[in-house]
Amino acid sequence: MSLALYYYPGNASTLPHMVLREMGVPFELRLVDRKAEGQKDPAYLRINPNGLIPALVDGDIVLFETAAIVLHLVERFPEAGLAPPPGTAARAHFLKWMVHLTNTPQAQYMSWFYPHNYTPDAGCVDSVKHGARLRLERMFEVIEGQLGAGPWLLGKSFSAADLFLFMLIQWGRNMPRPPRALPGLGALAARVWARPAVQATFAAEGITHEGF
Ligand SMILES: N[C@@H](CCC(=O)N[C@@H](CS)C(=O)NCC(=O)O)C(=O)O
Repeated sequence: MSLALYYYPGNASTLPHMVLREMGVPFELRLVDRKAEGQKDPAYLRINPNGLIPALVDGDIVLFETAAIVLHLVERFPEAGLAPPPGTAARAHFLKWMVHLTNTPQAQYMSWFYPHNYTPDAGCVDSVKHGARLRLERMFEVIEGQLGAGPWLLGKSFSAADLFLFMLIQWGRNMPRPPRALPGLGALAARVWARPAVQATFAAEGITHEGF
């Protein structure tokens, strides 16, 4: 079965892109040209009716939602070892982090990056953005406090949740207090950034800025 990932550089698609490269499975990258509003094109809306990036096509399976795509991939290719075995305590924590990262910081970033979508009043945009900043800072402090001895989110085993957390740390690189400024998050991000598959992902997306 062929795999195709619909992506735009630096978007949420970077997570499944990193996962696919870590897994070493063959896949096709299909650019959704956001500059031309390609995510709202009728052909793309048939793949993701939300008009959002990413989407994954896996044979007959067409998926939207970043976290669902990654959860599907780790089940489809368990031998890649990007998630602990089902039924274990480690798997439960993996699921907890995947859901938390998608519905808490990832979701909150939308009001940081697109504050105008969260108020009809142009005069309130700065205040929406400020609120998003404060909430994101608090969220990353909580995650920092949850990091144990490491080196990864789940302890000794690297998982797709580390890639997810890395992407979210990286999204905040231009914030006044970037997540990497927290020592545990900064160290984890540096470890993830050092992985060849991660570097290959950023190179393939043409992202030239320095890391996170
Ligand atoms: N919950 C969705 C959110 C996806 C999302 O918001 N993607 C952004 C890029 S990071 C997007 O496509 N934005 C285009 C738009 O808002 O028109 C997911 O995780 O897949």
